[in-house]
Amino acid sequence: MSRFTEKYISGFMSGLQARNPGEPEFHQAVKEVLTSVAPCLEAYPYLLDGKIMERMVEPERVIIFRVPWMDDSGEIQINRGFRVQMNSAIGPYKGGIRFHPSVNLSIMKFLAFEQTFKNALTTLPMGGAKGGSDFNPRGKSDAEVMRFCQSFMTELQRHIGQDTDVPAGDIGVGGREIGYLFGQYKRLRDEFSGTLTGKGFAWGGSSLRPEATGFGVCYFAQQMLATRGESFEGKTVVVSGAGNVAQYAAAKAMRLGAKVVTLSDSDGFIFDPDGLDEEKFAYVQQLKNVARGRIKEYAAKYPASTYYPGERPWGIKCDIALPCATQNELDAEGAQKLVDNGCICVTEGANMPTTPEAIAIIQGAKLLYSPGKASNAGGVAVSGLEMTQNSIRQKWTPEEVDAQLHRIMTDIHEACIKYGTEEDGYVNYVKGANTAGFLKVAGAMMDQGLV
Ligand code: NDP
Ligand code: 2IT
Repeated sequence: MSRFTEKYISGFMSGLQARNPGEPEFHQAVKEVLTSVAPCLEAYPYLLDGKIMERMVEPERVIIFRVPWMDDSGEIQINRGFRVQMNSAIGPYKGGIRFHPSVNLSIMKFLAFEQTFKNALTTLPMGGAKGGSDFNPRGKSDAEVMRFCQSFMTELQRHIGQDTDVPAGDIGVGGREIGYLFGQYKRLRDEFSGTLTGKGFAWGGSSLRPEATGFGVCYFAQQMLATRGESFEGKTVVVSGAGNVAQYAAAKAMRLGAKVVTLSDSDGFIFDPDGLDEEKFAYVQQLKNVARGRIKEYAAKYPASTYYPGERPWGIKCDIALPCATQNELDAEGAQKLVDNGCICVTEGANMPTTPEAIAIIQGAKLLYSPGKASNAGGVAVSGLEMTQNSIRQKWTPEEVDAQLHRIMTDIHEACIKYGTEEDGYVNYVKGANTAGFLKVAGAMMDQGLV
C-alpha cells in the first residue's frame, strides 16, 4: 500500500467515525470498500477531487419512523422503522427489509452501503437501499405480524414506488411478510405495481426468487472452484443459518454432488455426518418456513445428527464453507479452524458475515474467498428480473430466469477476476468486487454532476 493510500484511508476513517459515532458495522463496511478502492482514487485524481467517496458514505436520504401496533393481548407496542436510501446513481433505490431486534441505524447504513455496490455488480439498473425494524417476529402470531406489517407500510408507502424505491425481503422478512406489506401498499396507493419484490408467484412474483440468493451463491462458488480445477462433487460443505439463503444454498450444493453437514440458527447448529438429502431438505423447509421451529428439532428427528447448543459450525471439518446467517458470524477463531481443517473455499451468502480479522486469516492462507456483495447478489438480481417482468406484464419460466441468474453470476465472477487478480495470480475477490462496483457507481455520479 502506498504512503498516500495509507494516509488517505486513516484520515478518511477518522473523519467518518467522528461524523457517524456509534455505527461500528457501517465503519467496518466503509473501511473494507475504501481499502480496496483507494488505489483507484490515487490513479484517477478527478474522483478524489470530485469527493466521490465522501458523497458515497452520506446517504441520499434516511427515514426513521414510529411503528405503533397492538399485540394479541391488547397491549400497545412501539417499534422503530428505517429506510436508508443510500445511492440512486444507477437506478431506483433497491434493497431488502430486515425485521430483527438488533436492527439499528448502523446496521441499516452498512447494509444499504453494501447494497449499492452489489446492485452495481448485477449489471442491472438498481440503486442501493435497505430498511427494516427492530421488531422481533419470533414467537409472534400471524395476526400480530400482519398488524405490524400494515403499520410499517402505512408510513413507508409515501417514500417508495416502482420508479423510486423497491424494497424486498431480508432477515425476518419472507413471503408471508412481503404479502402483508404488499397488500397494505396496494390498498393505500390503489395501484398494483412492482413496488415490492419477492411477491407470491400468483401475484407478480418471479419464479426462482425464493431460491435465487442461495442458488446464486453456489453458482458463484462453482466458478471460484473452477479456477482451481475443483467442483462441488464429493466435497463436504458447512452451511450456517437455516433461513432463506441457507436453505437454498444447502439444497443446490447437495444437488451439485456435495455433502452438506451443518445448518444453524442463533441458538446453535446441527451436524449431520450423513449429509442432507431431498427428504431432509423438505423437512427443514417445513420446520423453518411453516412450523417456524428451531434447528435443534432436526437432531430429534434424525438421531444420527448432533445438536451443538450455543456454538457455530466452523469447527466441523469441511472443504467448502457457506456462511448464510448474519453479519460478523465468522470470526478469527472460526476462520483459523477452517484453515487448519483444510477448507479450500469460503463463499459468503450473508452480508458481511466474516470479520476483518477472519478475512485476513482466510486470504492470508490463500483460500478462495468471496464477499457477499459478489456471491449473494443473485437474490437482488432476480428481484431486478421481477421488476422487469412486472413492467412488461410478463412472466418468465424458471428455465429463463435460471439462465439469466447463471449469466449474471458469471459476469460478476469475471468482474472480480478482472479487478481482483494480484501479481502472484491470487484472486482477491474483495478487491475485485469493490473496485468493479465502485467504478460503475462513481462513473455514474460523475456523469450526473454535483447532486
Ligand atoms: P432468514 O430470516 O430467512 O434467516 C436468517 C437465518 O440466520 C436464521 O437461521 C437465523 O436464526 C439466523 N440468524 C439471524 N440472526 C442471527 C444472529 N444474530 N446470530 C446467529 N444466527 C442468526 O434470512 P435470510 O436467509 O434471508 O438472510 C440471511 C443472510 O443473507 C442475511 O445476512 C441477509 O442480509 C443475507 N441476504 C439475504 C438475501 C435474501 O434474498 N433473502 C439476499 C442477499 C443476502 P434465528 O432464527 O435464530 O434468528
Ligand atoms: O441483501 C440483499 O441483497 C437482499 N436482502 C435482497 C434485496 C432485494 O432487493 O432483493
